Amino acid sequence: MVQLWVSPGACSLLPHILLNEINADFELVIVDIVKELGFPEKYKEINPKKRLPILILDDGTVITETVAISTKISQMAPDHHLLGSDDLEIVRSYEWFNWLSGTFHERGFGSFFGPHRFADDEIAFDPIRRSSYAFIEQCFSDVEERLTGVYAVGNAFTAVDVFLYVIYRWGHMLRLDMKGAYPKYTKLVLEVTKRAAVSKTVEKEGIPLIEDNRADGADLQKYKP
Ligand SMILES: N[C@@H](CCC(=O)N[C@@H](CS)C(=O)NCC(=O)O)C(=O)O
Repeated sequence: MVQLWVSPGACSLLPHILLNEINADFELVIVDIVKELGFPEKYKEINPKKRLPILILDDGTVITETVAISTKISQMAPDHHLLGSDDLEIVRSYEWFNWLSGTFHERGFGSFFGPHRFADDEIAFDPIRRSSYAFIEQCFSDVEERLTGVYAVGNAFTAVDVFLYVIYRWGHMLRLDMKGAYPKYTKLVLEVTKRAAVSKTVEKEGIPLIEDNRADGADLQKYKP
């Protein structure tokens, strides 16, 4: 049985939903990085990069990185076509994945919530957060502009839609007007949240389906440019 390590509502929500989507038999390990104030040192041997998610296969093989883990889960159930149905769709999925993971997540939310990774001097933290806030809003607009159909890739549901859903939830943490500002994106998210695997997963993680207001959004608004 595979084992998935997650933190509620984090990017690990993507592989967690995908495992439920393919009805996999898996063991869930929850490490709350908010309560733990980051990735606990004691698990550093499992992932020296000190990040979640982590997937451990039944032979002990450790896989890190959301996109690599999602690829593995897709390979576990090829009939679900989680990365698309033909070669070009698979390429499009990775085109989205790279941008969502490396740019939107890491450069946007990663620097907003972890400015200490980008500067040693605390004096730089607020300016980094302000620039990240603007960058995040720009990325949400870019998603809105790029969406042409109900789903992000081709005409059917893929793992990219789930990644987009995970990041859409984070928009609520910044108290952005997600519904009003991004109608096409909202339509996609409403489609994703109809899926049984999604409601089952958020219930297990103990988080709201869409409007995640757990972070102190009122406070975070001060970084709005
Ligand atoms: N590139 C990594 C990034 C993973 C990542 O940043 N995970 C966050 C949660 S969304 C984390 O584990 N943070 C722990 C920490 O900041 O200490 C991936 O895509 O898996």
